[in-house]
Amino acid sequence: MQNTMNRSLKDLLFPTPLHLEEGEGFFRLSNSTTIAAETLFEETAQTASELLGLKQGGEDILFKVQSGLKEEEYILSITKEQIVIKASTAEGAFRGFSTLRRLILASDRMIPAGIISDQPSFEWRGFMLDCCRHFLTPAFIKKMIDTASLFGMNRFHWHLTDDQGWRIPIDGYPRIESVASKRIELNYTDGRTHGRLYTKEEIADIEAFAKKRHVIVVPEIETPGHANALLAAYPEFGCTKGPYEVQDRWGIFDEVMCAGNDELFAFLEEAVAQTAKLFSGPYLHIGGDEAPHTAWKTCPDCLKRMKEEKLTHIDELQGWMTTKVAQMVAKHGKRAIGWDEVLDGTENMGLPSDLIVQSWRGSAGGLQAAKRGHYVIMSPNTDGCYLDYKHVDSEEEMGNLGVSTIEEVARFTPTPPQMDEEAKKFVLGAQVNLWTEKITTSRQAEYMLFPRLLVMAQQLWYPQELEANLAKRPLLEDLCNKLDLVCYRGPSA
Ligand code: TNX
Repeated sequence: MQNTMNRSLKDLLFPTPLHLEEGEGFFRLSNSTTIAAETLFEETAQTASELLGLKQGGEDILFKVQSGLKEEEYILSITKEQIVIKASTAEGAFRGFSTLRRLILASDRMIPAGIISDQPSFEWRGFMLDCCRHFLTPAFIKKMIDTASLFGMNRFHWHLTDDQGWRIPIDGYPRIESVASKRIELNYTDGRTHGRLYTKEEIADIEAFAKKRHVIVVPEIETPGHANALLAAYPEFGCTKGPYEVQDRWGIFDEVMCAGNDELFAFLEEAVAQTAKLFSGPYLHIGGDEAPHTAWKTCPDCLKRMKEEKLTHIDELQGWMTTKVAQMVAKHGKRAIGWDEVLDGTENMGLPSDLIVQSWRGSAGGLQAAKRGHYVIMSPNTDGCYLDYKHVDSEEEMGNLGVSTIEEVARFTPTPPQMDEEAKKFVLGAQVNLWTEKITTSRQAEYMLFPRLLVMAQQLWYPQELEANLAKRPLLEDLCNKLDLVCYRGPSA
């Protein structure tokens, strides 16, 4: 991307904005370029000056209030002399600034003049990192939040508990740290111990870092399945009372939380309360996926619970539990999100109406949830949202289970054609997910995430045709270089 003189805004921008008008000439950014803001945007200007390494004082780059714009909407005007970002909220101002920051990177500081007026198509533009199967460092998590926000994303779903490790401290339950956070490799290698908790300081630091970038962190505490790490620490929370292990194999396990155990619910109350306190965002994910009901069928406590609650089918026990945990979440002023299995077996019982459903087993769960009046986050593993899947179907490629080609991502839309207009109103947006069974380092994680995460950012901001997205691959590779991100550069098909 050397010859910036010939380049237009259109060539340099990804995600492509809603409206764009090319101007005459360039704004040359230098170390003496200054930043200023009207009062409402002082914090945004502070963040901007930190991220660009520029001083505040003069008005070379100016943040101005313009009422009447939507929450995330902005107008970015660039002339030879000045850059003005107009918005009506700090969030809008930050989105406008992010576009400018991408332009500065892409243009090597020679920013073509023009006017961009822009706003996102979808409210939920997310990515998930599984920090359980392999621990991802706070530094890497922050790098991903920064990158995602730079491309207009606004949700970080933090998968914090699973069979292979529990990563969030819960006061009053010391074995969470001494047992549940540590995985001993029994099956695969040399008995090495992996994993640890994130400390409260690290969590607070990540939360503040994300907040500055207008990214909402969505912590996930898995219930009732994917719970071996918890059960290893507290076997009394399981139906058979153990012994259990923090798993070092991948898959779906019959050992789940005991739905008949009141001590478990006391723990969940604590876990939800403490987690809710650590994060400022309005959501808490309660899991719900891949929870076999095998152990429940022969567990006297679970059967007793069914009787007490007048449940007729074992699957309803999960629905009952979803409702109970969602109510705990609501008590702390937050909304619960569950993977699409939370719908299974609940046709005759209903679920809390404000429960958000995340559709991952294709789009069917999303369609069903929307029909039942639940808000929906789409992350179908069938359509490019699973970034743990290989880039292409090759034995040489890194990845797990399936294939998510860049074309699938570039074609993705959160509202598939089979969804009717009424159901579409319930779709908040979508999310890419990075599960880490096969990913042991952050560099490997980057290889799986890029450029697919960036293409998803485009589809959630302003969906484009496949060809338009693929044509921008050289720009994306250039941006990844500049951001020191490992990026898949292989063939498109
Ligand atoms: C299914 S998606 C899972 C994860 C695995 C993933 C692998 C979901 C809610 N559960 O536990 O890591 O497949 O792609």
